[in-house]
Amino acid sequence: MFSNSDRFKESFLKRLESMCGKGFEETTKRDQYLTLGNMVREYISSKWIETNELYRSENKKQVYYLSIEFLLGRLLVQNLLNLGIKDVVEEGLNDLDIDLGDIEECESDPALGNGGLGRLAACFLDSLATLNLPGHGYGIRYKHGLFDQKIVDGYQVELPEQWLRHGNVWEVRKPDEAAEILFWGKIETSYDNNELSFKHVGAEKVLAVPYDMPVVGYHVDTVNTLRLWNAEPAAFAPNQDILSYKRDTEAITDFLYPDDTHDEGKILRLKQQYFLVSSSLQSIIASYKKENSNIRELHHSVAIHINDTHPALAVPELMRLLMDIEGLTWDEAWKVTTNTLSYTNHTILSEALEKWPIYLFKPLMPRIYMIIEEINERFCAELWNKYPGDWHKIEHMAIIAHDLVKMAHLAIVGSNSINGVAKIHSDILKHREMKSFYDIYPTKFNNKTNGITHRRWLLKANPGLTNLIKNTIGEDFVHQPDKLIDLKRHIYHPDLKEQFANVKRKRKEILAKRIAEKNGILVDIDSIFDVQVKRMHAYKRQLLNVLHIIYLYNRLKEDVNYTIQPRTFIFGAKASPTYYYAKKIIKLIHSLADKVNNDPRVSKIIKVVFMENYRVSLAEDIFPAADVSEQISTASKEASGTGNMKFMMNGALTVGTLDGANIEIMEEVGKDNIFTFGLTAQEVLNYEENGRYRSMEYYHHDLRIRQVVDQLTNGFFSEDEGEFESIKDSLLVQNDQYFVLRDFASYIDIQEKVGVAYQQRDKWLEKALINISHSGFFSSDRTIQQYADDIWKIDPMGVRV
Ligand code: DL6
Repeated sequence: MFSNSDRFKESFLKRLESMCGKGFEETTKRDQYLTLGNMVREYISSKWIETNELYRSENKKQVYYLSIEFLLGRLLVQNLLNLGIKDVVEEGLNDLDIDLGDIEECESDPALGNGGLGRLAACFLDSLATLNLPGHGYGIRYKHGLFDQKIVDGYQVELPEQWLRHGNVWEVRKPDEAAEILFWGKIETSYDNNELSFKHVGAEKVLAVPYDMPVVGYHVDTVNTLRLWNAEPAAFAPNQDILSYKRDTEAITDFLYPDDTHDEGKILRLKQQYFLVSSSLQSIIASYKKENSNIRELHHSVAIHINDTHPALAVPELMRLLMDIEGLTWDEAWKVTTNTLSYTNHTILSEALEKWPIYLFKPLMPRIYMIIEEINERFCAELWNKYPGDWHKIEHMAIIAHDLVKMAHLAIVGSNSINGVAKIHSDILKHREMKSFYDIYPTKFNNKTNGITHRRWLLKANPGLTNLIKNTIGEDFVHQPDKLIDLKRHIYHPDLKEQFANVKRKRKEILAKRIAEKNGILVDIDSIFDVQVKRMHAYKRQLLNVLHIIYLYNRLKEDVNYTIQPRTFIFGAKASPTYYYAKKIIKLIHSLADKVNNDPRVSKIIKVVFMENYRVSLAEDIFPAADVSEQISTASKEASGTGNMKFMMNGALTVGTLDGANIEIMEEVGKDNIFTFGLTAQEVLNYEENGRYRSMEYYHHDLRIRQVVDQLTNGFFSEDEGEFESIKDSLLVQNDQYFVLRDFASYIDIQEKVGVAYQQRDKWLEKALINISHSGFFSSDRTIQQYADDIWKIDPMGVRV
């Protein structure tokens, strides 16, 4: 049905009418989206079945990537591209006067993630399938995912996200493969035939029903699987309050990251984590046992990856399944478990390293808690042998301490590999945050610098730039992104520079139109599009960006002769619903936007725009239009960042600290093609250790700083003067934990250089092209190949078509 545009048209019309029961003229865009989606899913299914059969018959090692987030983005156009049928479909639709872009607008973004962690998981799935690697995702089918962000009077309001309202054409429900998950109850221990056995009695049962989604590789036959679990009521126990049981059960898969400021929310998060892990491991073992008889060899056929600490319960759950269900001894089970599991750390922020109170953990998962206690005891005994008498060290490294279960420690002890996500992050893990573990397990630690899939962030998001690159260096980079480096030979060619400038301009026009429609703000296409899009967090320092804009405003007001290259400052970010500070910064950006955009003179030179509800589909419009990429986290705090790579690939220049993958971007493009500033990670860590930083000194000694900080509370903004008091307090009273004032002067300087550099148009275009040509290193294909070779030890199957 996709062999040529006429056949496609014919099948599409037939299917449209039969599915919708209406004549073509009466069908809506949504009808057309659903019809096309179903046709594509059907087309995928034969390849999907073949892939699964191949995996069964070859019976080679496979990897399963467990993640609490998969931030997929829309799938229709990406699937068409990967299947190599986008042109045929687009042509056929055009004949019918239908625009593929309009149809795409009917697809909701599957909101199954929050930020970099989830988007990385989605890029990894795309790379696994494209490299013909047998690798599958396991996650949760949240009914509402992350919230929808609305801005009301400058404040973030969270609305329940509704991505499933019109169904999901890509998923297949597989009730026959459901798994049962047990919570609460107690464990009865008995001793039969010289063997201890454990019976879980009085448990509440929850059914985990899988919904499978195909993961289509680019121009290959491989279609891997993303299995998402939905929580449903299992059998009702007598005397159970059926309504509350149903409500509690379904709540497990209602929302991503339920509010965990109260015990109820913490229990829900723990339930989600165990639900994900138990259902996935049961499913993996069941599929292994179909082709293999010896469970003691599981690790020869299966690698299981723990993406951040959320799925760290895989350690005790795999032990439980191997011992209690499969009958292995502790030592046998431990060998299989540690040889099967690997773990990625994505942050060193202590608040993000999960620790669960025992009083919540133990009653909810009594058998799992018993196993963790045993793992902990054995681990502490090992430490005691190594460091006899050093209680302080043992207490610090224990999995259970101070009535808390430490998930990162559990993951480290139970895995054969622990990796960070950029060189500097892995070094900080090894030499500081997890040094004591590195000392005892030096060979387990390694680095895998993150990557992004150029298939979404270049080929799909920026077809204009893709075509320009193809016309310049041929198509090799499509399959081998490191071939983008060939572009470097052409960067001095005036035609290329002009064409690139045109592509960028067109994308700026598209974004400007969207801003005009959504925000009612008219922005200047010739201004620098200076963009900071990412989660809202103090360490990412959106505040530094804001203070710089206030500073510019002041200068422009004070000195009518002060001229700068016009700039449009664009922000996009969701704040976690309970993160008070982050929500205040959103309000501050809006108040600043009001002030700047309504000033008749200043607004001709600078504008401030906050784009509501930042998500993958919006990001696809933002990255291609950006000139400047703001990557200004406090050095040492951003594990890697991946937005930085997407901007670079689309020809934006980075303004960044020497943090995360920014450092590797600098190594790739050279110091002249990136704007770095601020404290180094070492300097930040030194300050943190020696406690010598005094933000007040910077406030008192730098008039520019004093002025902008005072403006937060002196009536400069139209709000009541207390509105931004807490932000000012964070900078002065709380001694500016993220060194915003310390880096302020250096940031102002570098931003001045950016403005000047942009005016040297030719040079700027060369720098942008150099960034694009070096972005191949940051392909997730490179990252995944490294995981496959060094950690999972898996080989490709299947061939490219
Ligand atoms: O590894 C993906 C992504 C990194 O690029 C970001 O630097 C890092 O912040 C993010 N980590 C998380 C985990 N929690 N926190 N904070 O989302 O992972």
